[in-house]
Amino acid sequence: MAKQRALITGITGQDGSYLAEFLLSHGYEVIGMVRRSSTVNFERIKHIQDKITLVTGDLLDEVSLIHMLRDHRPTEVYNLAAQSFVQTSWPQPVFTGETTALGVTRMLDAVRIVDPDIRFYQASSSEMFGKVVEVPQHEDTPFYPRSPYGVAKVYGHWITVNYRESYNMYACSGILFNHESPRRGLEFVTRKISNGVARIKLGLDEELRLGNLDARRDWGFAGDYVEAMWLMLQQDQPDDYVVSTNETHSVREFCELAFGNLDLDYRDYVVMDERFMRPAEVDLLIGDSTKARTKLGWEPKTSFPELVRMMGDADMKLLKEQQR
Ligand code: NAP
Ligand code: F7E
Repeated sequence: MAKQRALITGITGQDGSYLAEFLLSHGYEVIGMVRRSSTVNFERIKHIQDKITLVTGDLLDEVSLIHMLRDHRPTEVYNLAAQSFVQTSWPQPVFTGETTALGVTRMLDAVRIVDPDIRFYQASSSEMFGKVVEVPQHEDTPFYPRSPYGVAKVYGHWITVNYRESYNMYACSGILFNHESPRRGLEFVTRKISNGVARIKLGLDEELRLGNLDARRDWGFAGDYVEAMWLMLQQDQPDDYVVSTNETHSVREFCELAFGNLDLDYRDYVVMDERFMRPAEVDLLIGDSTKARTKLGWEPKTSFPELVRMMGDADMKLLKEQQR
């Protein structure tokens, strides 16, 4: 059988790096799309850089996507690139829409033009459920997005479904709940906490400023979730799947565990700061991933306490190395 060739947009991001590792371990040839920037940001993929091919392209430029597909002829495309930080989507709603919403159409259309047999994965999000109308949330739960990011992801989801139905393309939307790791960006709350706790323990900071501690999320480990992306593209028929742990925890619980792991009490260090509150909040997310578990045979392997421990240990190690 010919070697499978996958193209990953967003390969420099958290999920892109784990997916690239996963696909390499399954014998794939991996092409990663990177956008031009004045300084390189290959931190998350530097350990596999000699095993992958990086090509320049941008979700804002459809011509670049068409050329990339023509030149490299992947059998699968994983569209992970996005403006993915919810908080930034309020001050930058148009950019978020261009990238996170219309970017999906550009990628789908490039696939349709170059080779409609390419299998396509779209990185959809539990943020689409927003102000939830049902608990827990599954594939048929109606969407009620609460941010320009959430609205853009709803567009990305439906344009994926539409290209599947209009052009008979193998296009899947993976509705993934929050997934974290030591590679998570420092602005997201879990990494902000794991990094903040380690800094406090090492005497580098005296406090950690956070927003809404009562928000609840269904948090899993990114390394577990990329397997579900791949499984979605290995089925007989394309479909949409929720991927989640089916557990929910508050930001406060995350703090309790992360500080507790280092024998600290979060109440002595966490300071509420209005700057990190959102104009419209998503209060509660909890998934029901029964469909992914039964049809794909997928299940998460990392528990919530294991995830908090893994992130805390990694940040402590990183900071100690930087201090040497
Ligand atoms: P991330 O770490 O923020 O990575 C985003 C990636 O997109 C980066 O590689 C970034 O490149 C790239 N990118 C942004 N704008 C681009 C553009 N115009 N053209 C080309 N590339 C562009 O995000 P992540 O956490 O890995 O998430 C991956 C995807 O899953 C995103 O679509 C996100 O919205 C979605 N998602 C994430 C979660 C989660 O909990 N992590 C849950 C559900 C859905 P640079 O490195 O150059 O900035
Ligand atoms: O916020 C609260 C905040 O920024 C989680 C993205 O990957 O997952 C992610 O979006 C919660 C929110 O992630 C701070 O108000 C409190 O309720 O870590 P976050 P997110 O917004 O859930 C979804 C599924 C995606 O698709 C996105 O791409 O934590 N919170 N205090 C805070 N959040 C941040 N960032 N910073 C704080 O200080």
